[in-house]
Amino acid sequence: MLIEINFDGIVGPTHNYAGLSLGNLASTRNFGKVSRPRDAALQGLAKMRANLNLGLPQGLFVPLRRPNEEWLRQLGTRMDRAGAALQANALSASSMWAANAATVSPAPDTIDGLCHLTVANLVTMPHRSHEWRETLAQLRLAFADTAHFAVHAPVPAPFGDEGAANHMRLCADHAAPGIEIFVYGEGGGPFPARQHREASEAVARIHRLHPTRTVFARQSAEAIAAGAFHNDVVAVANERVLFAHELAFADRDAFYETLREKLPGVELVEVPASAVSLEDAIASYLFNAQLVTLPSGEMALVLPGEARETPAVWQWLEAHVAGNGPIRHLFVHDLRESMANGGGPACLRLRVVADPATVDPRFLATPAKLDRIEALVRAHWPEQITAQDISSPALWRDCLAAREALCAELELSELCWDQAGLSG
Ligand code: SUG
Repeated sequence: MLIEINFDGIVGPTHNYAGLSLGNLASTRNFGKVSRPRDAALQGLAKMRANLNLGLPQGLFVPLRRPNEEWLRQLGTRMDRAGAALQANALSASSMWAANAATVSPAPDTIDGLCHLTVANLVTMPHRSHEWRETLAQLRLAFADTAHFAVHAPVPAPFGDEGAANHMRLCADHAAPGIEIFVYGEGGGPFPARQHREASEAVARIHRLHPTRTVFARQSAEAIAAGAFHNDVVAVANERVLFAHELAFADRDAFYETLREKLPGVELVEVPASAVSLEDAIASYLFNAQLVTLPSGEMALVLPGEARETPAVWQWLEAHVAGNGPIRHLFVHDLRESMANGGGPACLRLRVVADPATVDPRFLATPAKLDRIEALVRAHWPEQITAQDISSPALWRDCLAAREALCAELELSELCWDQAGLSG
């Protein structure tokens, strides 16, 4: 049976605040602060556990190997010789934001009946541009069953692709054919537009989508300028519901009209700027919630604590739930460590509609497996990382060893590497 599985990126041991993401206001604001990798990973695991307890299938991805010495080697250097900026770029734990791992088109949407995944190239940001090789290797393991999945290498540079963070799907239910929406940005503002239309169009072709059920929509320049570096910071879709800020899309009226035409029964839940400003929406990550369908059939939002702490946002949500809107429940989680780098509940997960029996079980979560991961994180993840620690060979070594221990615990020997080559 085809169901939605949320694969969360386990937060890696190198999680830190090096301020690497221009246009991501949280990343810039928290530059230089002391990070808490252990807490970060435990916060993410707690969200996974809570979703599992709600009856939602849960998957996981392991952090990538960091520092990425192979990338530095390609740049003609190594960790102990690189400058501080390259060191930070090689060390980033940014693969935790699994929404940027790939774009996923479930089998009911594609002409060949396969579930297609294209790994995102993430070329706009240096620290993210070297994620794709290891992500590809991991997705090819998790979705190795070629009778059901096709996993593609990224579209080539210079066309920037940021994966599912700029992709939405509307459908009667997850197993039914859907409308796939690709949201791209255009340059010209103070911050880079990370998703290029050419990349979205390429992904739609590679995934063999029906052109009549594929929509390309432009993200509003205002949203990018306000810090919505990905569309999933201002909009989220689930089944027949699109939940979006009034200022999310460039040509909103035409876009909504197209959706009504293509999916009669679509429910557009729009939050007006007069109720919640773009600034409050972005600071609270209201739209970076996971919009999920519970086993009861009711929809719920899985939100970060910041949404409850932002009065206009919480008032809007409470009024919606008290009224007759499609969102019936709110679940709030403390994801402060990831949030401080601009990653909310929805950034931390990649949605895949599939039969769990066709997925490599090592990537599926159970309460017992989450217990084991939690114990390992408590034993091996650094408690904190300061700006100075980024240049510490001892930290690099400890982080590599911590990740190796996790891969061994999950019996993912294919993702382990020999540590002998670490310099410094
Ligand atoms: O790409 N932050 C990530 C956050 C990604 C959020 N994902 C989604 N919205 N789906 C980014 O900007 C900060 C890293 C640093 O500064 O070290 C960072 O990469």
